[in-house]
Amino acid sequence: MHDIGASLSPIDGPLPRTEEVIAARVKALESILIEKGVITTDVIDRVADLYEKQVGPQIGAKIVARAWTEPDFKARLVANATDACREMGFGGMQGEDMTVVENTDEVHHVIVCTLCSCYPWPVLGLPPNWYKHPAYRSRVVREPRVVLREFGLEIPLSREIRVWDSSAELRYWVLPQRPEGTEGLSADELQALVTRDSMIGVGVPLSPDKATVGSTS
Ligand SMILES: [Co+2]
Repeated sequence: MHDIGASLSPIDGPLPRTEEVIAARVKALESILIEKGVITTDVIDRVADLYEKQVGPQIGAKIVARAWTEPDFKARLVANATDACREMGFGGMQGEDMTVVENTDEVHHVIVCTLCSCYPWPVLGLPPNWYKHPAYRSRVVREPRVVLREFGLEIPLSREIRVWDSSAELRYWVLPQRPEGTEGLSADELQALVTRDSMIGVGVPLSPDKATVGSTS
């Protein structure tokens, strides 16, 4: 009799896997691909560099800060996020079709992918682990107010919460509200207030007194 469990290596532990286990698997896979000549270390280094330094929530933050300071740009962003981002030179894989939903005093938006982990990579980078977790994916739809509270975000009962289900065809992200007391700030200073979580809808931007310049997540 073939026992599936016995054929699994010790690193195939129960879910959720620890970061050490995941890192070990990635390293093993990387070695095999290099050994077989499928990829080179150079390619891996370039991809890692791309997602660590060039693609990340700082891109989305830059776009949000521009939308806060340029009403015409904001209108274009909300009308067609893919085109507005391309205008700034941002787009590509996992961001071919993006829609930006704008938070207001009346409605708070939050994004999810109920099926897997669809996410707008070119503007937000790679999704956080919790975004891929089944608990977030199911609960944020059923009880968004409770889930947001667990993230430390209390949405007034008077404000509607809308949950947007991203897919491979269409990826949503959030244009958060510009914080109070930021009238005098430049776009660069505003960018530092925009967190990744605020563009997912599970957080809000930093307030100017709490921000450290250069921090975007
Ligand atoms: Co998905």
